[in-house]
Amino acid sequence: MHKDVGAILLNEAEIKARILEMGAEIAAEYKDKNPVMIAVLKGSFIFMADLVRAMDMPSRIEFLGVSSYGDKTTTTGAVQITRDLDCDIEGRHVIVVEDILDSGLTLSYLISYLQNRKPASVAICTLLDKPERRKVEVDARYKGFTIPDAFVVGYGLDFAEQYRNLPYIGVLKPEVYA
Ligand code: PRP
Ligand code: 7HP
Repeated sequence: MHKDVGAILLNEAEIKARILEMGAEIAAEYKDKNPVMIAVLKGSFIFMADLVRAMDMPSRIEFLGVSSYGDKTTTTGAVQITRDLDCDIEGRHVIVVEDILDSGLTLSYLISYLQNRKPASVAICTLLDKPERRKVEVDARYKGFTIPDAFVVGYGLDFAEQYRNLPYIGVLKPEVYA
């Protein structure tokens, strides 16, 4: 285990098993819809790669760059788009793929941003949900795990751009960011 991680919350096998279930569930509901899968960068890059390989169906892969945490463990509240989509989503079924739903500010901003482009539907798929931190209501259609109010890293999630490469999800020791 990395020296800055206090405890492993979800190990590789648990993450893998849950993503296989989520991929099968999405494939059952979207198999004839050729959805646009939009990964919200950077945090969701690893989840997206595993999720789409667990979905035995056609889809288009897109990336949206968004940032609001900077080098902090709480949101700045200001959501910035750092990279836009490469395609028109008008009339398309869209699935937004996130690593974590925390305050909800990022996803609530993104949903209005995407709705303005008139997609046929928009659903949220998040690997982690931290409901105790919610500031705005957001409805995620697919959720991997509900987690307690702790700052977690690994499997794409960072603190100050570090730890994204850890293969598990662990709780960052508070002394690292205090
Ligand atoms: C993280 C995460 C989500 C968002 C969730 O992104 O990837 O997009 O925060 O938090 P919220 O529900 O409180 O808005 P971050 O801004 O850290 O950028 P990153 O994905 O590049 O790490
Ligand atoms: C964003 C974020 N990034 C990493 N770890 C967490 O626990 C987080 N919550 N919101």
